[in-house]
Amino acid sequence: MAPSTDSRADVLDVLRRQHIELPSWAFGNSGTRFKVFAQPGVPRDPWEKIADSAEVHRLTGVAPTVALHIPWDRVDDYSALAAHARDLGIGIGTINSNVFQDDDYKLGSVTNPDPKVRRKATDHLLDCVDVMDATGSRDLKLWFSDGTNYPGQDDLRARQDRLAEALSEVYGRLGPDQRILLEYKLFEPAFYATDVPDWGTAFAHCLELGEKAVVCVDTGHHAAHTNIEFIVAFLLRAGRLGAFDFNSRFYADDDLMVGAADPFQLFRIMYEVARGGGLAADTEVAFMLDQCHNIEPKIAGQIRSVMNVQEATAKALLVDADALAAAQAEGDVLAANAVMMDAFNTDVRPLLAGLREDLGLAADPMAAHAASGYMERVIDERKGGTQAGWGA
Ligand code: LRH
Ligand code: MN
Ligand code: MN
Repeated sequence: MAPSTDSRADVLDVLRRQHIELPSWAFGNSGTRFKVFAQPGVPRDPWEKIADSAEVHRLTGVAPTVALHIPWDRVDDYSALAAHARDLGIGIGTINSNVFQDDDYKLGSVTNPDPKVRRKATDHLLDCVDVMDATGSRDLKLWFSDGTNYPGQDDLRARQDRLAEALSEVYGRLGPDQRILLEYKLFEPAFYATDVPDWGTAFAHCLELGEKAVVCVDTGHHAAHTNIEFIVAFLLRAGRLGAFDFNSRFYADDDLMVGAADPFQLFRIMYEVARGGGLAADTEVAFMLDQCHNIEPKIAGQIRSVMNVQEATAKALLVDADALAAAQAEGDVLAANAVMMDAFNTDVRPLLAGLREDLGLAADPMAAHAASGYMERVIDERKGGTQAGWGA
């Protein structure tokens, strides 16, 4: 399909200002509970993770921030870390809290039956807001591994009360421009009942908290065949879609590269984002990757992921809105579906290559990365890189 000159300019405008946030943990060694395969040249500390993130931005032009995970990315001086990021041409984005890797959290963090453990967990979340103040971050991402493994293990309803209490304390600590992103996940590590298992639970808690609490949709956190684009449409309509954690799944929370398993699903999601105003210049939706690169090279894996999001976005923007609306109004099911498929089947790679050249970037960031010598340099400089955090 060929968009008109005007709409092509609009599409390019949106793509030019696209902002995809990278996760610091994507650059560290990672693996499964079976094995972590170490790679040469991986960062030894948060400073080097930021350097790798800046390299992805230098090559793609659309990844200007990196998310931190605390305490995986603990440093003494977060203002200095933010200055380091700025020096490299990027910024620090979302602060991710971690209340899942301490023995105390065996029975939960903020929903733990023991008030002392709940206090410890909530204090960590409050500390994360201090970090945000130092880095200038807007968003605090909360994901709780809390839940139970056996019927009767704990009172499901009391756990919701405890969750609401902790959330409300953290909400009260937010600055005027700061937000809570509440992330849900169907299961794992809890196998019987998770305390924030789905978007409905997250949405209900956000409504209770107030406008600065919004939902984070991690694309890997649903049951198979869940219609994620419906969730996106619903939350955007309600003004509560705060962010994405993008990744791909075949089975569970696989954390594979976004757009690798099912590019059509990513297109459908990005179409609903565009349809709901989530790509407008003043959008408040944050687009983040939440991935690990267990067997592929990490910087290249991030570049590929950013490109996958760009391609899905470009295709979503190419959907002919007028033709779609006309077909829908006429009840012409096949014509409406054809409009979607025409856009999905468009090869947008030349469009994106041209956009990069307009921005003074290499048309092919993967090739530019391979030719840059960056990996050779860091492999030489960095000995004994650390794990991303998982299984550390
Ligand atoms: C949990 C999760 C959450 C964590 C991240 C490392 O599965 O998606 O966002 O912070 O992985
Ligand atoms: Mn996530
Ligand atoms: Mn996950």
